[in-house]
Amino acid sequence: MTEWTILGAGALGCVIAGQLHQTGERVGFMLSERHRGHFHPNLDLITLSGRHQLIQSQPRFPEHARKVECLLVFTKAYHVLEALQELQHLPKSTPVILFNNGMGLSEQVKALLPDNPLLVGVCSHGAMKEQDWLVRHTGKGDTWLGPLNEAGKAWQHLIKPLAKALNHCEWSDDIALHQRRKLAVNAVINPLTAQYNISNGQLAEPRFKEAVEQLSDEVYQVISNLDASSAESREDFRRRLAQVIELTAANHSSMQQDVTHGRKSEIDYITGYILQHAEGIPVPVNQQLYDEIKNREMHKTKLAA
Ligand code: KPL
Repeated sequence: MTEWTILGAGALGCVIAGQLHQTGERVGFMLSERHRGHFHPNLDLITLSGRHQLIQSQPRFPEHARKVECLLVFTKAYHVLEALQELQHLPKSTPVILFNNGMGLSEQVKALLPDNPLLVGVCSHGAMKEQDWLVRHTGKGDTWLGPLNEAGKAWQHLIKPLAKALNHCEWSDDIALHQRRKLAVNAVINPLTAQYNISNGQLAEPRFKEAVEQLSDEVYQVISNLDASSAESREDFRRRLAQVIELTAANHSSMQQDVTHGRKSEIDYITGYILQHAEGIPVPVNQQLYDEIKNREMHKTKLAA
């Protein structure tokens, strides 16, 4: 049985670790240098039914990378490259699955790990970090897995244990399509909830109707322009967006959590990606939200310095 090593003990990484553990899979956490010397309690996962599930796992550090059998990367998008660079002893045969939010890292990861089987995971489970090592599973979702390079194509069998643990996991040869669809939802929910400091569900209130509509129209146009042949209709996108807002109504988006806690956000990989790929499509609402959130990040960094 493959051992799954989770890189990035954030909310979603911990929830997936807990779900895998629950179905008898072996799971470990790879910690980065900045966690060395800290105390590591067991992971306490609050399941959907409100039960506490304790997960014991020996923390691993970069020098243990040569033993990693399958690496699941849940690190924040802006830490992915740095965290992978630390794993110099990672065997070239180890599959690496990128689950990070946003887009724009694929080419750099391919250049960094040219021999490893590379895959992308797109997962819509809801997760919330209550404190370090205490994480709540807030909603069931879907998971898609697909190859990022030729070697990744041989790892389709990983969907079986993932489907058992996560309720759903399917293979897609066009995983970029699923990435784009998730990015489109994140590009509406995340910056708006961060800017107005609200839960996902509050976006359904009439006072945010106009902002949601304007932003989703801009995002829809940019995303469908990236690959017109696989684009969903505007109505389907709106329906899907409304469904995610409803299903994650009690959640605070990852960007809202990052911004309110004064952490760096993934705005560059979400809204930044939309701005970079606008190709002449007017995106004033995206630009405004991008500028405001970057401004707040810079201000926080200055205060912390
Ligand atoms: O993926 C998410 C995030 O917070 O990053 C959503 C789907 C918006 C759920 O909160």
